[in-house]
Amino acid sequence: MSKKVDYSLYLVTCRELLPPDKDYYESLEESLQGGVTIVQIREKTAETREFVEIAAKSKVICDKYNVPLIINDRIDVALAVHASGVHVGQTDMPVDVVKRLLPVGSIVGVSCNNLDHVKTAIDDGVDYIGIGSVWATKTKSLTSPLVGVRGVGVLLDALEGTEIKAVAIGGIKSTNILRTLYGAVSQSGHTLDGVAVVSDIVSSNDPQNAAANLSGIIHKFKAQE
Ligand code: TZP
Ligand code: MG
Repeated sequence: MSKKVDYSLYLVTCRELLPPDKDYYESLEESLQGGVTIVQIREKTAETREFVEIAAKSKVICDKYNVPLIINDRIDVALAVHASGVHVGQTDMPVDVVKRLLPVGSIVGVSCNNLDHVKTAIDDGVDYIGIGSVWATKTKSLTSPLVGVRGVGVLLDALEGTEIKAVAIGGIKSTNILRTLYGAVSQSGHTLDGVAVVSDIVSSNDPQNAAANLSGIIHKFKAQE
């Protein structure tokens, strides 16, 4: 059964990208006020204790906005803070193990950049896939070629007939989000459920405005579909 989750504007955090003097939680809350619909805590440099603290505080803020909180990689941290789910990469804990460990009804997402990844994700019964990197990005050092918008469309084809949702990630900004949404279409016309964004929101001094700008574009796109 698919869970009712709004993937349209998926914020992925990265504290290193915050502007100088911008508070982590203030930035998160402003992003939520701007229309972020789901949040993933992805803090690669945080030690476990710090990660738990960040996740717990972020959970309180997300709850205020009724927005699901997803934890990157760390099932233990997700359990510790009663997060809504976990996002794993291709070399992280396998999805069947993740599903066994998390409470029933948790959201499980996996990163995919090729058809084999998508086929496995379907077999594993994930809730959503993150497809990327679509565009060039400085936020993550990439180990695979860029997927590109047409590539996203090909992976969306593979999801036809499933209930699995899809978001695109990587280099998505207000300047290319429309190209991303219009370009990433399956042969039968299915489009992305949302876009995941790090730097365009996190590195802004006004994350509320950055998120609202992206959210406005996404909603206009969805309204004309
Ligand atoms: N996975 C693929 S690209 C990426 C992740 C986590 C980083 C995307 O960051 P940005 O700043 O939105 O390009
Ligand atoms: Mg990972």
